Amino acid sequence: MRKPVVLITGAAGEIGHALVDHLVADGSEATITVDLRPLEPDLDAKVTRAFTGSILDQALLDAIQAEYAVDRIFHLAALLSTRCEYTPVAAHEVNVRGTLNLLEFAAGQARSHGSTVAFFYPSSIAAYGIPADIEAPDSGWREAQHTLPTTMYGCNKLYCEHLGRYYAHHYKQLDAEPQAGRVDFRSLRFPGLISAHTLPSGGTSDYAPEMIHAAAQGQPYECFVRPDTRIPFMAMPDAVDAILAFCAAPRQQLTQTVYNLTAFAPTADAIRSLVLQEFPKAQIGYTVDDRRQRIVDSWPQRVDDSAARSDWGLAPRFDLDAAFGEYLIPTIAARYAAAKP
Ligand code: AKB
Repeated sequence: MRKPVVLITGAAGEIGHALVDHLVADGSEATITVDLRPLEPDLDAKVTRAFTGSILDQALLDAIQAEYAVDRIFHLAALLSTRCEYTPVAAHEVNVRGTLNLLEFAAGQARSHGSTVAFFYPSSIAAYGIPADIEAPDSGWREAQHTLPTTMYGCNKLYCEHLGRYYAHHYKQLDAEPQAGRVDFRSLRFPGLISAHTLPSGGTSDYAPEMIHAAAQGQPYECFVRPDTRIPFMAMPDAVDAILAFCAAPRQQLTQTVYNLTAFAPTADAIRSLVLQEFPKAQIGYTVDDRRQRIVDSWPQRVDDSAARSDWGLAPRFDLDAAFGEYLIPTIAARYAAAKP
């Protein structure tokens, strides 16, 4: 009899690190993970099994398929936007073929244990491609507007939103016994995420967390976007709470498959000012990277997350000031103080 479990890919990453903590604390279901990197020892000790390997390794996925009955998948493994521009084919392999592998895995699990497999997929504001000459409405862009991404990462994310919709509603629709309805695919378009515990790698929204972590360590930092650059952000605890609330919502409550979410949308200079309030000696300058600036400029300054708020009760705890005052600064300062010899 195969063991019922939750599968998290990319568990050693930014979102994964925070999500695993919640899921294992909940304890309601055994958790297995897949990541190219080993989990940190404290997380490794909490999960049922941590597989170190690639979502492109079909033999690994087959072995997991044979041993476990997976009824929930959080597919977080991905290469982020800046890194994808340097290796677009590798980005497609990991971000698209990897996601297709996991969707096939989910469909196979649903067939074998005869019940629905819940599949969470983190999309991104990178799925947008906002023309340079238009202003966002005060309420922000809706999910269906300006989805013309200008990065490989954004193309990957947008296509996988559609791939998930296909697996959920149209998979093998010409079969004698159609498979539709067996994969409950749900996706959130995350803004820039800021964690107190992990640093992102390879993202273009990374200037915010990089600035904070550098100041907390007394290191100088050169922000690679202009001071007036504005995109939506969210504190990592709110991102994890949103994933869990969204995935727990009854299907009939949802009017969409993909939802925007946001918590605050400060300029880079507003973030710098908050960091300097907490770390007055911080040395934070600007060395704009025009290429990365072009990426961020194609992303929305604001998104409309009213559908998430009305359909499944999105309610971030942290606005900008609370994110800094109640979460980021105290947690990061404690983290680096503890690390000092
Ligand atoms: C990135 O910067 O690539 C990600 C994102 C906004 O999806 N953090």
